[in-house]
Amino acid sequence: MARKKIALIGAGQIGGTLAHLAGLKELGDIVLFDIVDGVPQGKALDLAESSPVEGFDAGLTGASSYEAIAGADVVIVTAGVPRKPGMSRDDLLSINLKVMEAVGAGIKQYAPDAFVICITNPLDAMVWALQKFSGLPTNKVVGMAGVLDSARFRWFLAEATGVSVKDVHAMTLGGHGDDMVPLVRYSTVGGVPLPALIEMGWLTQEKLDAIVKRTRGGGGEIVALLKTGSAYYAPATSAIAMAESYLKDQKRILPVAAYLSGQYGQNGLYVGVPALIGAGGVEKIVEVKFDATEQEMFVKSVASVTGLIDACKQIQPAL
Ligand code: TXD
Repeated sequence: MARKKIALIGAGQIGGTLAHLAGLKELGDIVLFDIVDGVPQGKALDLAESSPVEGFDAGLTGASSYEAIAGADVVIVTAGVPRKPGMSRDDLLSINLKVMEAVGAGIKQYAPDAFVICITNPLDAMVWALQKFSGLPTNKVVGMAGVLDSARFRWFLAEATGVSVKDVHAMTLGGHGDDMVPLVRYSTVGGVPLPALIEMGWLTQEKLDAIVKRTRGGGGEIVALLKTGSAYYAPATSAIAMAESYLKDQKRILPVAAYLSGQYGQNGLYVGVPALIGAGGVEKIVEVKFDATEQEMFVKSVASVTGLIDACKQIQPAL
């Protein structure tokens, strides 16, 4: 069987980590693409030189031309600029929207059959725009945020309870912003839902509230520590889990930004929901039942995403 091909658009912090993980896991041959000449080539060569020591077989190349992504099975997009001091959310939106336009055209021309995972912020709007610009089917274009937000939630819970991360599961839905929706009732430690865990005295309500708050601010916490950039190890690992589920038809149910066409009462937008990822891309969207509070949080989060999409449409009326 020929090796799969994984194209990484953006060879920055997350792009480089994605390449490293994809190599270590032997997911396929890897192409790193970036507009900054030399960086994708340099990172690809550096990683290739690590392969004899680690003992993984994967082609690693760097490129500054879209031809190099031809026939990719998976494309992961991190291209864009981060928010800098003095830059408004709309400034960032308009710059990264232009980046999505270029990336979407490249994917449309060279990798129309790929499963595309967008990571660029503001995530829920950028994945929506990327799907439009690329013209790929909506079930083949997804955004990564929920796996990361849930992983943060899981880690904080594991740390608080002293239980292995393997036995802690959590679900964080909605948009990738401060009003994301960590679902306490659907999150478990050793299979026990969090409200029952409080009754058992393993966790206090105060501690859980603090963990939910910390999860919501998880991205900002890392930015404040790093000062010069945002998180990249956990974001890259999260996107690789999504890519692996597609490439190996694992049919994992993961919280991803997926296109909604009626599910959760929403139409024509991308937002974080549990989705089954297999060889067909997003094969199913799981519609969990919300209680009144969860519904309210979800609707608020969707409103933020709609606001971002409206801003995109104002910048680019063709969308
Ligand atoms: O949960 C999530 N979705 C996220 C999102 C979690 C963490 C970070 N998140 C966002 O991912 C972050 O706000 C950024 O928008 C992306 C990528 O983060 P990263 O830390 O990798 O950013 P870098 O290091 O700045 O890398 C971006 C690269 C850089 O090398 C640029 O030269 C390149 O993108 N770039 C481009 N590549 C190709 N084509 C175009 N047009 C382009 N413009 C910039």
